Amino acid sequence: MSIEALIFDVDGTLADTEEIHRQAFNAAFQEARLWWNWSAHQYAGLLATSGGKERIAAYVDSLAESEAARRELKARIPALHAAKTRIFTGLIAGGRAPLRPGVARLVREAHAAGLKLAIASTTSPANVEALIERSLGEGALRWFSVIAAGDQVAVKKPAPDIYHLALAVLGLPPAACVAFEDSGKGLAAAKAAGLFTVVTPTFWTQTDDLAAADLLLPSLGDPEAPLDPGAAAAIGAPYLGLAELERLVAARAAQPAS
Ligand code: XBP
Ligand code: MG
Repeated sequence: MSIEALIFDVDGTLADTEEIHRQAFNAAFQEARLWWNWSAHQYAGLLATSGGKERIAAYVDSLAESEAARRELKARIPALHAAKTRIFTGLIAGGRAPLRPGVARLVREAHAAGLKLAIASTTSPANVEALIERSLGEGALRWFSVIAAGDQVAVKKPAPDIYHLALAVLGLPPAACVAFEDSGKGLAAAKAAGLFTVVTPTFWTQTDDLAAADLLLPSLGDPEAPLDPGAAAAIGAPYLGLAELERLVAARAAQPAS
């Protein structure tokens, strides 16, 4: 096996979580007695900004407020975001975000095969821990060699920094790893880090520029949720397993550099 590690993004990739994030942001705003209430349409636009704290700051900048009022609102962001994370992790612990098809299967297959596992996410570490523990079980956090997330890097996706951090801790070159993403920003970050990247978009990222994906699938698929005929033909199987991944990565590596 030439693949030594799988590196997963979280929001949108492990689970379709952005609707839960949106609800948590709005609940935190109400708790703070702010009249803000982000609609799904509004949130889709706000997702252009990586990071929840940065997203709130971008929203404040869009408000018709004085500079002084903006400064005062921005000073409240750390507390607002801490409340949002508390609410989000509570919703996740309540089972509000099941893993997407194939994620648990592929993670378990890779763990059993002795591959290293990593996370490379813009989201806050607490969110990652809550999702993995709830969906893969208490011990599953220990399967991951590194959970690179949130403010552990100064510059978030589409910058490659979070992937560079994951690769450094893994102690592996990009050629030995595969990245899994859902969005244009995440794809750009993984490709800038030199990684073969599988992209499984969601409602929130379906209109992103995903042309650079090495493999674009509606999901990873499962025996009980097989891929559509077109996607299955692309990988030569009804769902993506390590064998298919190994074959596709090797085929890509054998192609002359474009
Ligand atoms: C997605 C993000 C995050 C979440 C919100 O992260 O951009 O900001 O939307 O989480 P990824 P926080 O797809 O890289 O997992 O509020 O904790 O940032
Ligand atoms: Mg994502």
